[in-house]
Amino acid sequence: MARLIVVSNRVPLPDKDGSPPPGGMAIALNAALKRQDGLWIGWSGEVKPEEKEDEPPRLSVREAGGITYALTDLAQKDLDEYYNGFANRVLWPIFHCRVDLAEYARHEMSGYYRVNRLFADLLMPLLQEDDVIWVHDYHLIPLAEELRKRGCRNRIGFFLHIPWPPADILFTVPIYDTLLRGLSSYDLVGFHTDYDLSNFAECLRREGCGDLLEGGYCRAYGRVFRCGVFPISIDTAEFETLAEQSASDKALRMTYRRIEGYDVAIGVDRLDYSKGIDQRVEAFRRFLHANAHRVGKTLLLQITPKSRTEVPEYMAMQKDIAELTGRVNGELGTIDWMPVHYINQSLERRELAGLYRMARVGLVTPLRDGMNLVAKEYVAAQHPQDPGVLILSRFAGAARELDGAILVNPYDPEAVANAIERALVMPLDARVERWNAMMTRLREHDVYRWCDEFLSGLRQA
Ligand code: GDG
Repeated sequence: MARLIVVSNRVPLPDKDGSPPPGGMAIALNAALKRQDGLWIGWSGEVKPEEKEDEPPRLSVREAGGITYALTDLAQKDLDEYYNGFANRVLWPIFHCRVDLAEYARHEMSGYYRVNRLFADLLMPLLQEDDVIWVHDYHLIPLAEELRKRGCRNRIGFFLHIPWPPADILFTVPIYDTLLRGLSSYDLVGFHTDYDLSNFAECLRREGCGDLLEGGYCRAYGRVFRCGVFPISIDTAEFETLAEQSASDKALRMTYRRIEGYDVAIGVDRLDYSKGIDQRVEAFRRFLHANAHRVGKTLLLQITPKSRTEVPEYMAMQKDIAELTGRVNGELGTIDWMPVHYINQSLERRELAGLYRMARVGLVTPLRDGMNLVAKEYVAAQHPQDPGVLILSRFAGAARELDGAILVNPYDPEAVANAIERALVMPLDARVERWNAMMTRLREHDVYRWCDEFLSGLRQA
């Protein structure tokens, strides 16, 4: 059987005991790499010491949990330009339609291409003739083109974990055409939703360089390749079990006894402007103003681990959200009740599962999101006989699948406030019916299916 070579910016290494790190994608790809020989290559997470910056890049190969990892350190300059720079200050905001936040610098764009060339140089000598390569996410769009330039004829697939923007938004990236051309070097390009795929096709058409063909193919820049929709998911069965165990874990219950007895609305998001956290807090404030009988009885539990702390927009946001929650608590809180519990740290996965299950409302209101796995985790964690209600932004990829959610416009705080009240008064039979519809979908379409469908698409490409 052909080997599978996974390439991603960060590599989720297994724990000391060899079990895969939490996170659906890591679990699914680990499972795929165990079924079929292969390796996972990417950045080690370590910065290359200054005195070694001029040394040629090297891969350190290690085995863990039955999988081979090939990792490279990156120099601080590379990280600043490729990761913190072009990837997270140009591609991330623009692909999430935040053109106003994009900070374009030509040297960072060169850094982005330099690191992609470096990945290609490191990967080439490792490749065998029939290896299948699966590249992940916006950090590595040019990788296939770089590999092809070096003579690579292997099958190469690409999956984009974030949305693909509409044409007029993409065209604000000064080198958008090289990104489009870069994607045409793959054999399969996968997106979360049909909207992303049609935005991509529209970009090709408007640029006059390609179009979709019949049967899931695309022609661009003189090359024919496959394009498809592969909505990522979670390990549904594992998450159900985790939530069930957490609910009956006495020690865990003790840790959240202070919020038991309240009607809890939960939000779980990396600290990121795409997640609409401040709009959500504002919507919750309006909900309390509009529903005086909920004051003192309802609370918003917002769990927001820090992320990308070296990117200026993220530092500013951390301060803004802390200030906003402080203001709302000052305005509405009492000695014995605080409306917003804001936790700026990462919790353990089993804690998260237990909290999802005790929350009557899952508030997932990103301004834009490729998929949003929290929405799926919230659903999988619910008690089948007494499930909570998911309130979901129409701008999350998950909204294309989870039709049992109350769909909202996250930019409209009053609509979100009304949805919270609607969720809290929803009768049991309606909640069960909505939950069943979503669970049926999640049980059939879990992360293993996502992985299998992408890989079989790539083999057929
Ligand atoms: C990108 C795309 C797409 C969060 N806080 C804690 C914690 N988490 C876990 C959640 C969930 C994951 O992080 C977040 O996944 P999302 O999908 O919601 O969002 P991104 O990180 O932005 O992911 C997104 C995804 O890629 C996959 O393709 O869905 O659209 O933006 O699993 O549970 N986990 C733990 N503690 C926390 O405090 N343990």
